[in-house]
Amino acid sequence: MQVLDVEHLVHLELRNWLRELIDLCHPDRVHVCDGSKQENDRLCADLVAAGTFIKLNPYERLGSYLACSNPKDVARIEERTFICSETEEEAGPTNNWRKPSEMRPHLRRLFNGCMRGRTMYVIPFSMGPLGSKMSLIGVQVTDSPYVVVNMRIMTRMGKEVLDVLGGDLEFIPCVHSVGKPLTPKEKDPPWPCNPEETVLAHFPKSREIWSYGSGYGGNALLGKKCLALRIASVIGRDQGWLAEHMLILGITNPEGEKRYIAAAFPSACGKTNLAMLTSSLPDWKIETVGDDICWMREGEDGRLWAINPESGMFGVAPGTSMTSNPNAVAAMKKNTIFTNCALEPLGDVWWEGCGEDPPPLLRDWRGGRWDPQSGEPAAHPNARFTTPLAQCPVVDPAWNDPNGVPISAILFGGRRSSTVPLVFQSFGWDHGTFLGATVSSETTAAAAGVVGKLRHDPFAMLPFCGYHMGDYFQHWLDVGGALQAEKLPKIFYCNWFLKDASGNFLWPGYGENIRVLKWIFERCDGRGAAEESPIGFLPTPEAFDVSDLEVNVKALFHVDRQQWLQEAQDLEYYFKLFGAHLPKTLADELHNLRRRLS
Ligand code: OXD
Ligand code: MN
Repeated sequence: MQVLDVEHLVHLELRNWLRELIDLCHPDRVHVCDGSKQENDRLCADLVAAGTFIKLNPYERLGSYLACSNPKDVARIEERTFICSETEEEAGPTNNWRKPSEMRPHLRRLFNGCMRGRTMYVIPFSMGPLGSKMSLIGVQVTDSPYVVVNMRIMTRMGKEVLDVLGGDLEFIPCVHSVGKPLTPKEKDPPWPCNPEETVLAHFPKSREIWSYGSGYGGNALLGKKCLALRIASVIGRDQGWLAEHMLILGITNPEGEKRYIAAAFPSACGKTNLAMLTSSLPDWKIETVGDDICWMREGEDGRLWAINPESGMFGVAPGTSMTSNPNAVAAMKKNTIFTNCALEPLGDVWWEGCGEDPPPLLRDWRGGRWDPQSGEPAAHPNARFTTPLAQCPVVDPAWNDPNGVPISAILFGGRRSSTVPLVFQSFGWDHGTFLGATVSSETTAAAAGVVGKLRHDPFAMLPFCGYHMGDYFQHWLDVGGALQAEKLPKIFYCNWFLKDASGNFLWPGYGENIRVLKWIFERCDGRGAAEESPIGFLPTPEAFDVSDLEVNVKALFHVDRQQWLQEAQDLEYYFKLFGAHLPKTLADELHNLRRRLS
């Protein structure tokens, strides 16, 4: 481990910023992270000593730990997430807004002395391959060692990033505190946090992030949702590229031809599973570039090229099993941090839907003996695993390529029990943008609040867009408009979650989703027949491979005009939200949909 000292950092602006923060937060110690294994081992040992981490059985999970959070700090908190642009209009109707002149003094009050009794960790990190033209550098200051060890998995971090930053490159300042200063005699709780005062503030103009009070996931690992989506979406708008809540996968057909697909689904709707699915069709292969975030920009050849800015997965544990995602199961065998899972007596983790019956004497995520009769889950529904992407058995050879990968197709989807067929293709980029804008989905446990309620989640970016959503729609139209039509990715919409009248899923999902990807692949190749419907191109029965599968194809591809007219009605109402910022092209697309339906 190298001892890096704030006063020896060559980047003047970074040094000054850190000095100011030290003055503000009053930490007892400051540690500039080098990202080494020794540093990580020491922090993990400290976390075990503090009771935050339980070391898991090394025969089952080498180098892995379980952390259980404060029950009031278990998910992203959207009501406490703010975009602090000068005007409310810039933040738009889908964001919470605070005036910077109100938020700044509030943050100063909160952060004043907030790190007393603690160490301030300085984490230099790169979102995207080190040194790539498409990457962005951030520096996060935090008083949570749990955050440091998670950031080491989720981002490229440490000394190498400082080397790339050099003396004058720009960095995005990210400030985080759990909001629980310690007096000298006070015992630190295993999961310090301050749920009453939690606030997550983004300043799009100065490109700053401030997060206070929560140690959980996207609230605290600031490279992820805060930088790579909210702030990056603003940078992308200004520089002509796209920062998206999308997985990226490589798909290879039996002839060995390969294409890359990016796909946006709302949180906890199966992006991780799709990104690394095990194909049920022989000789079709999927490889993973990313499972959550995708940055895309025009490459030298005029196509859209994408990188995954992250280097790890922060996946939802419940429901992850050898059936749903064998590659994630293999990836998390070692060097993994589990959060809010249940603990088996022999030191392994357990969750609902892991494919094994709960063993006796299970400890639930709250730390007590789990009572199977209680009706309460043993693992929190938003329990997570943090795992290096490189450990995924099907990680794509190009996942770390600084140039990224060329995207042939873009997929949108939501969790819809009716109306939306299994898959259909847009008529073109503008109609595809319309489809992205109209994504709606039943809510999940990834965010605090009611689960299962249908909400609009345009581009799966509802909680992640750093500016006016109507302008973001326009940005999509502009990016597409600037590329040659034949180089544009084709756009599709899919829905794995259709149910029949008795509430049973119509589609088996998981490895069978390859059949949908196969049709998409073939459409990109100019093969794969389709027929026009009022909502887009549907696969013809011959073109969609359901060999050896017993499914109700008719129900899967049924377009019910009444339901769609209702959908269009609802969209008309929804689009009003964006007022004058709604691009005319999208209003026209809605009008055209209505016309085709009637
Ligand atoms: C996530 C989310 O953690 O979308 O990826 O909530
Ligand atoms: Mn996500």
